[in-house]
Amino acid sequence: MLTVSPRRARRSRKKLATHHGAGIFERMQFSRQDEQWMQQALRLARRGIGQTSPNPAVGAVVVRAGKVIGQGWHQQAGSPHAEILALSHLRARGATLYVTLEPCCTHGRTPPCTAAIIAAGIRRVVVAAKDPNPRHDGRGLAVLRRAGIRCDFGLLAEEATRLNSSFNHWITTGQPLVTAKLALSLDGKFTTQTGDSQWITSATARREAHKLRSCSDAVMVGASTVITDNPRLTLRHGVRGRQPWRVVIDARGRCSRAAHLFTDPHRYRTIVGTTPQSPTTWRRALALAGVTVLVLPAQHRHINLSVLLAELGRMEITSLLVEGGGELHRAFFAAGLVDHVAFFFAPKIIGSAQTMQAALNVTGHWRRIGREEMLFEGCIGTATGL
Ligand code: AOF
Ligand code: ZN
Repeated sequence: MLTVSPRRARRSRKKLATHHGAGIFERMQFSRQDEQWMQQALRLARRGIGQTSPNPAVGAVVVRAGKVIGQGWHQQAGSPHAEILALSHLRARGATLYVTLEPCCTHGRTPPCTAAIIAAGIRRVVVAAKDPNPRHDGRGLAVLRRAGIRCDFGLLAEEATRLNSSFNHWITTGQPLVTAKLALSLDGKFTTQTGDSQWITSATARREAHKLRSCSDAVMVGASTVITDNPRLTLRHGVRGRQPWRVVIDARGRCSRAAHLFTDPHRYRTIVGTTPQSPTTWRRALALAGVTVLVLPAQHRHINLSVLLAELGRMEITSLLVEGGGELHRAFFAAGLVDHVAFFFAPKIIGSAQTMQAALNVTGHWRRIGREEMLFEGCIGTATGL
């Protein structure tokens, strides 16, 4: 059983201070055409999803006299922002800029977009979502308004905000957004008594799970999973994208140094969270192999997960997919550190079966009942192995 801590614990995750200029984010009325251009900017922004971390995915469209004269989307941290690409090689005087995120006004890896927008002679800026980055958060809009540019805020704000849930969480808390991924049988078990958990869901479900991986900056497993399954945590099943960081929690140094995660070509993308209780020789060997070893304070023989999350946040990891096993999930839920869940249900009943082959198969379907609940109805088949 998972023990979920009171909400108070969740709230105690520190929010960094944010600045809100009074009235800056007041919502406006928009025309159908405004909405159409912002939809286009959102479509552009979506092209960057999974590529821009630790930056947000952003899209921009420049419109004059009812025609698109420029467009762009943020492709990668360190490369130009969406507005800069949309405005490049353009005579944009008097035009309107539609952008899915409040334009930035500070020097980061790149110069401020507000300066480029002002220099281009843009007359009106329509913004979907605010930038919760405390360096911006209303300041971008204030700078543009001070320069005499009309700024209209809040068009399709929910869609635009949802697009960057990991970035929004990370930039305000300093910690990655945590998604717990669980593959469960219908009777809510994620393993048989012998720990046989690998093939609980179908090939389609595995592909979906790999898609989740491809949108995460990091994926995490516990030491027991490494010992029993020796996983690779790479992107497979036809899913492509950036290889996420692979994080192993191993307080006492129980994992073999020969595990795939420490020896394969992606070992430079492996992080081990451990404590002073693990053997120094083990830690040193992993570090020599190219693995990032984080020695963290122990809490009742376990790793302090909040400290680990803050450390991952410092490494610019904005999203973390916790893949299990059960012990790790329990620890995350108990500490109130889970933000999102992805539950995959296999049409099987494990009961007290010793192996997955001995689990009962069920043929049936899900039905939504009421607003929140789901009902699964089906016929019991035979166990696969019988
Ligand atoms: C925009 N347009 O396309 C993006 C923005 O280090 P930098 O210079 O890339 O700045 C990163 C910050 O800029 C990031 O934390 C977020 O606040 C904002 N991202 N802003 O106007 C964009 N990607
Ligand atoms: Zn910018």
